[in-house]
Amino acid sequence: MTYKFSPSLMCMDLSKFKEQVTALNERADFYHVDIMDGHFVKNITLSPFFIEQLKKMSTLPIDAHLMVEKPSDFVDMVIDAGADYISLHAETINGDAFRLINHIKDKGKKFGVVLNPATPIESIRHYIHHVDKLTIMTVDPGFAGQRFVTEMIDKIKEAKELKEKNQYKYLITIDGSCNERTFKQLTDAGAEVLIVGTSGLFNLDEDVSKAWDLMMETFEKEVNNIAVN
Ligand code: S6P
Ligand code: MG
Repeated sequence: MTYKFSPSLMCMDLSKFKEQVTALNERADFYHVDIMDGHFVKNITLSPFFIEQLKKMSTLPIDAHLMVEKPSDFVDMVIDAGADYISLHAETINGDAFRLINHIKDKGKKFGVVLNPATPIESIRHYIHHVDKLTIMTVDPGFAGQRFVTEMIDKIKEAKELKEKNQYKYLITIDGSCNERTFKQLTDAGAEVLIVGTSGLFNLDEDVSKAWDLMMETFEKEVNNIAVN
């Protein structure tokens, strides 16, 4: 099994934007861009403008994680800025889920759905077959550096079982506290894409290339039982 890594850029050092993006372009599989409106969660981080700047420097797929009360206000903005995956919170799209899915697909983009820790998979049952990327939050959304919600391991297993049983296409993606303490449990449960932020990547070293090597070293040791010298 090859796992994919998606750095969460709200955790990067913005004073080293060019240097960090150049290094990550060679290493990462996706970029994860958190966009908040200060209402759905009490924080504000990155933006469509940020995606636009990133797009100028990278060809990696960009996943826009919209933590906003009204996704329909922002979907076109992030698409026009260059996002490839549009990940919306299930808690915010009950009134217009199918309209949004059709719109995103008509624009040639991938549809992602994100579940808060307290939101069950059952809540997306009627459109789960349209989902390209299923992100399971393993912290409550809004902030970096929070404690891992261990109850989510069962939800990841459920997502994997459902995927296998029904041949769903979604990538099982994990957001929140993906790091050396959790890599093994997450991948054992069925995680396929790991969003790495402060604890998994950026806090490991000021030089993001070194941080990446350190992260991969622990990952190989924990997950694949391979010691890297
Ligand atoms: C949280 C956000 C996440 C964080 C990530 C940070 O609202 O959606 O993408 O950026 O969880 O990583 P860490 O290791 O600090 O939890
Ligand atoms: Mg996120």
